[in-house]
Amino acid sequence: MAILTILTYPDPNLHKVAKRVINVDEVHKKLIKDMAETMYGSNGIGLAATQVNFHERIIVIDISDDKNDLLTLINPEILQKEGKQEYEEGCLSVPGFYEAVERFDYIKVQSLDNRGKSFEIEAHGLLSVCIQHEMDHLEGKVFVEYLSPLKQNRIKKKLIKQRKK
Ligand code: QAP
Ligand code: CO
Repeated sequence: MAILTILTYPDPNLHKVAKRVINVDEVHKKLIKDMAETMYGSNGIGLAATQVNFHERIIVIDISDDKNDLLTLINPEILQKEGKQEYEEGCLSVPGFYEAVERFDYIKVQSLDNRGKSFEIEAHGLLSVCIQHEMDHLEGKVFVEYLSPLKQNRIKKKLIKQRKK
């Protein structure tokens, strides 16, 4: 297993649109293991392949307290969505910044699992927010893009300044 490098906003690679996985092969299985290790190693609850500069539609999530309930989503699609909720979001690609974002409360998602088998999952609350946040990454979207241009610029400048240190 290996810890992968996580891209930091405003890296242009974070804006690439990920391609669908055609066939879940050994390369994807290794990537999923490395993504999980990378997420756990940096105390994250979700990580999209885009964030490790791999542009295929793969997400790992674990919102459990014991960090022993890994959810892998490949080619996820939202089938149903209802209601609204606001949640204070963070992102491993935007370290140190947390801001409220409005999302759907309930979603029903169709996806492939880490073996390429199709399944459906329903989510509310944090899990729902996390899936929507990670699916945005696959579309090249980072949560700060929901904020005002002023806030986006402040975050951008601070992160660029931090990186130079
Ligand atoms: C997305 O984010 C998410 O700034 C996953 O210093 C976040 O795992 C969905 C993290 C909140 C729903 C709610 C962020 C770790 C982790 C940081 C993460 C940091 C260390 C963020
Ligand atoms: Co993120």
